[in-house]
Amino acid sequence: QKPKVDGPIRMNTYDLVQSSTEERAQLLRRPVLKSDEMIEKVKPIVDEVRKRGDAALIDFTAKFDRAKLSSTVIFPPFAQESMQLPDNIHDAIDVAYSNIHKFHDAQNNDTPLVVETMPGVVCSRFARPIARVGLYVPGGTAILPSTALMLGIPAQVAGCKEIVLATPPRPDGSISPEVMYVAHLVGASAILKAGGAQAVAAMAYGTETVPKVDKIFGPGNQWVTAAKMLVQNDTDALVSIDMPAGPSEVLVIADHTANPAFVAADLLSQAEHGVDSQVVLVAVHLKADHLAAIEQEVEKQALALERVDIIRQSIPKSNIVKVATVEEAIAFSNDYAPEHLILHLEQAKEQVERIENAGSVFVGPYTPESCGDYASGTNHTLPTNGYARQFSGVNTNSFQKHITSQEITAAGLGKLGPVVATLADCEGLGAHANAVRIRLQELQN
Ligand code: HSO
Ligand code: ZN
Repeated sequence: QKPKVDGPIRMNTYDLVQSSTEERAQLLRRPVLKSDEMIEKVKPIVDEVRKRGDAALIDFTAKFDRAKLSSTVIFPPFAQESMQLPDNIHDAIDVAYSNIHKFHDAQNNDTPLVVETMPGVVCSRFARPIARVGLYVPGGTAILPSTALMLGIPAQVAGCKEIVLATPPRPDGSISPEVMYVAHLVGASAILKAGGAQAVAAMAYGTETVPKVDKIFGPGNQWVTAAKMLVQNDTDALVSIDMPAGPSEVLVIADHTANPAFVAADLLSQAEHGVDSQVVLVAVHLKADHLAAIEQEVEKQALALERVDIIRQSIPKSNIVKVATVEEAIAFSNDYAPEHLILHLEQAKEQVERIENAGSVFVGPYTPESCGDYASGTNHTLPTNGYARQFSGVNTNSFQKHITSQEITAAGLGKLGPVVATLADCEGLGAHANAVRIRLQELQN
């Protein structure tokens, strides 16, 4: 149920020191994502696009985005008028592009790895781009040219040949000039004017005009996420996805040195994303008046924000967790595995080596998450829902696959062959053993 329109904007406070194991587990939990139910709901949409192609896309876009389209795809060169921007926005996008490009280009280790494991046995590994990729840029309550940068730049750096950018059109059928400009910068080969499950289906199977892709990236609402999971499991689609996605999250650790206004601003920058945003403050041995100052700042700053209505729903669902030491704070954070972790600590930098699970870490008072969201260089497409335990954020390698190769000399086979023949015999695979022995015999003659 919705909170009162003018009710207090307050987080819930818990003391970890006094919590039972069960309460601690509860604090680490995320809202349950009903993925099975959602997959059932998106299935008819996905099937329809697969069957009727562009005609279905046009129908769904009229229904869900209230846009009447005559065609669903735009190909480059994109019209100059479609990407006209005020100078300040244009220049800001250029700086962000440059920083993100620098950081992702440095990740592009395209020198092959070569290792001689035994004399005459040379193993190597080299990267190749995934040829065709689909980038989902959400529409909805905010336009997100930053997401277009975060997905498009690593695709461009990796050398993907087909870059399809999908985003829901505005009611007049157009795409925002910000997203159009980014599509141009990253060298998108097609823009699909569609959102939701229908856009995912179109990229997974292809339509008359939408190119089929090999991997689909990007955040989205439950419909988009469910559709990505569905097509990933369909061997006919032969498509993979970046990672499972859930609502965006931040965990802030603050000690006695933390500036209450900075901490509050960081919490709110996550809380404004959506009503289901996950916001956690871990307070390290904070005096009561210090914590109260943070809470007052949250309320004061929230009231001045345009998206206060979203915050009114996300903040009352979010938690303050009181702990006694930095060690406890880091242990809690490692168990929570947040998408974003912000360290408002006296010795923030020294703590980084203790971080085991997080999508991206923001170190010290002058490193707001916003910088990573937009323009410092790191990627903002990060694992949520605790998946930071086993997933990395999107990076240049996400757009590549690695191929291994080997070359063995006659002398190398002389050494390695008997080992392989023995192992093949032990598995009862005679043909495998023969492939080695036939050669060893030839070498003896
Ligand atoms: N914090 C979001 C990314 C974003 N923020 C886009 C602003 N625009 C999820 O990492
Ligand atoms: Zn953000």
